Amino acid sequence: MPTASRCGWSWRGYVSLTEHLNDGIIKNYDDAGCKRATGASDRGAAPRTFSIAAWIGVTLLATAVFVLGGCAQKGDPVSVDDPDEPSGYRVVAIFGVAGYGEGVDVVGDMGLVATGEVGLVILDMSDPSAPVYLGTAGNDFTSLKCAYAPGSEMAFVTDGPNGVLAYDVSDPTSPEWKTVLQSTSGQDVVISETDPGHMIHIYVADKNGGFRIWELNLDWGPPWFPIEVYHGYTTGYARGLCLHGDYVLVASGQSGLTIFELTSPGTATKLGTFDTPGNAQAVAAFGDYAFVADGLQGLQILNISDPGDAEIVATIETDDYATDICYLDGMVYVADRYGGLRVMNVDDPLAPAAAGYLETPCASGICITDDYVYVADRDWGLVIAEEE
Ligand SMILES: [Ca+2]
Repeated sequence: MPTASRCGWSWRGYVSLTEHLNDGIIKNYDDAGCKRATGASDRGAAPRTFSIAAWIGVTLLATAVFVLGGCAQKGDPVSVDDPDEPSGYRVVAIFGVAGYGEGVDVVGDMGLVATGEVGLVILDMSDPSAPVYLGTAGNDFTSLKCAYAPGSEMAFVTDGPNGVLAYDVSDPTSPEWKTVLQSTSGQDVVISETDPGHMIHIYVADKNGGFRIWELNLDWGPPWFPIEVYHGYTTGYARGLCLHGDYVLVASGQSGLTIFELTSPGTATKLGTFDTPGNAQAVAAFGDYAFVADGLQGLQILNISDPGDAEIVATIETDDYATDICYLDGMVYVADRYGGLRVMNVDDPLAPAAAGYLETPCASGICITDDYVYVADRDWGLVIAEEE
């Protein structure tokens, strides 16, 4: 079962890990009130040593995001909804993380949160109302998205210019670095356990590096040597991706949706690129339809029944900037930055309808399970919510 998670960029002061351990769950309440987390200025410095490269990366990141207008400029939830209308979703728990909540993946009891400059935080999610901190897997640059491979007990996390880092998390309290999939700028990662415990294929959205597939044979190591088996460029920045049957859909920034066909394990052919009005950040799919988180242009729904000739069939606005997306059972769940969580009913993909929301300060990544919605929020960390 492929897993995926998606997120974006940010810059903010660090939370000390000690504070995090002592005060990991900063809120745990039953209503959907939007109490703010402790302000960044109240937080101490992270007690870990950063490489010079990491500091250069952080400085560049801070500069870039302040220029572009990141969450540091503005933190209060945006709402254009009628306050008398119930949002339909309520917070079950919030887990504050060191760094920023950028991306999330939850599979069974395993919870992974990509936290920007601090790396990958590992949580025990066996009780979603009370997540338990297990460990942190460090990085050098910026972790935006993450994915768990349950059959191999491996975690993968993007790390900017490093590409994608691979950790053995069979002991989640002590994640063990195994290898790195070197690429240009790891943005999103999706895993396919071709033979769990033995062979994993890793699909990477690599910004200006396009779309890449790696093959990791766990029987060949240690040391492991991941092999890049496919590399296809996209016109725009590859920001997010999803596997959909024999196809890989890549959200390609300003150029829209790029569709690749998997011709055999690890090999692909580019079928075409189909522009969307906005800046495609992430994509999910079901049946004949692709659901694109299209930045300021909200949710774009494309008919991909002819994947060589996809076309937009419906659009629905979001409050802010659609940056990550998941599909489950006729609903799509969008991380909408200042717009928080936005839920749309897409049972009829030609007539999508708003179906609920939850205000969070800066929703960046999203993951859905049967019972809970997990939102990686740059301000709050990990938000666990459920339908009311
Ligand atoms: Ca576009």
